[in-house]
Amino acid sequence: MSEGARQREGIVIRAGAGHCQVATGSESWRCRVRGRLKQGPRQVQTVVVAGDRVRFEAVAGQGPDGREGVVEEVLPRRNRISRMAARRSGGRVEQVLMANLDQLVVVQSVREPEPQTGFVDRLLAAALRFDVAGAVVVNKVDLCRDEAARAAELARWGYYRALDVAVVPTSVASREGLPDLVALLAGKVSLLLGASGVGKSSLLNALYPELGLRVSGVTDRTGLGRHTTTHTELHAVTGGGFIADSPGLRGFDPWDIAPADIRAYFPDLEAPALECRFRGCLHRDEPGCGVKDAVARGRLPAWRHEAYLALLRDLEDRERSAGY
Ligand SMILES: Nc1nc2c(ncn2[C@@H]2O[C@H](COP(=O)(O)OP(=O)(O)OP(=O)(O)O)[C@@H](O)[C@H]2O)c(=O)[nH]1
Ligand SMILES: [Mg+2]
Ligand SMILES: [Zn+2]
Repeated sequence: MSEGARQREGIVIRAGAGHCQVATGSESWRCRVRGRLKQGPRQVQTVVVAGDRVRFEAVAGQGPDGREGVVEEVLPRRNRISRMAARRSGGRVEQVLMANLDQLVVVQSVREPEPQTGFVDRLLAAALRFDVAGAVVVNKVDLCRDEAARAAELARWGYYRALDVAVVPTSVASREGLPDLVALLAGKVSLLLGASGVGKSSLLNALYPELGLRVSGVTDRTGLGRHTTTHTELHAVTGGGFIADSPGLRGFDPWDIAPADIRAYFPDLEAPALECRFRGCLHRDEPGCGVKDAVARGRLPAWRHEAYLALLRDLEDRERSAGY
């Protein structure tokens, strides 16, 4: 039997248009994706994504980029993280960011860029929607102006611990928190998501200098970031598992969440909602709302309620404009 006829199995490290890089243990293969896999209802950008497990056949001989193969099958996904693709794709199109992950690690920086209100909340809601554990990394703590500012930041982000979300303050500059981040990633398949410039690639370089990932040279003061990383790519981590670096996100429009369902993805609203006068209460304008009452009494942070309302409004606007 020729080597080419044997099917192999591997994990997709990086996916591009029509091809991908597949790892099998210590080997790396550049694979084309069989044409028939790209037919049907699934959009091209979701056929094969980072984290997918695939069966492929080796192509005889060695190409210019090393071992080459053809993906014949994408194995069923355990889970995924998806958002609504950019409008130019037309209509409602799912963009899968990654498949088969253990946790979504949302990265924020305390400054440069400033945290975006509601961004972490919406990503954590999406993680719950897609059955993925959430974690928060608060990077650049060296940029806190003083001890008081630092304490305020840590208290603010520490809130998520009550929701069973790990919160890890870090600094690439002072190396603080890096061992905690190693522990968070060990043995798991994780995806780092966050705005451009928060330091996702810098954190990975600090943990694994041999990666030599490209980072933006000068701190960006516009707050918009430079979008230095252009592909989602998996890297092996010590203790087993993979960590995926990803391009900076401008926003995040979660895929496939009905507006009324987001209540289930804000678990801290659950207990106060028991006090709502109306069963279908959306915790917005309704009288006798237990959630608004909890905010008024200081039992639920106002920013959590606002993050919930902002996501609700966005999803409702989206439904209206799509006309369904
Ligand atoms: N002061 C300080 N600067 C940091 C820290 N981490 C990263 N930076 C700087 O922040 C800038 C952006 O870092 P990147 O690692 O490129 O950010 P990124 O999140 O990968 O950005 P994209 O790839 O565009 O999504 C660089 O200039 C880093 O040197 C930190 O902990 N403290
Ligand atoms: Mg980067
Ligand atoms: Zn209510």
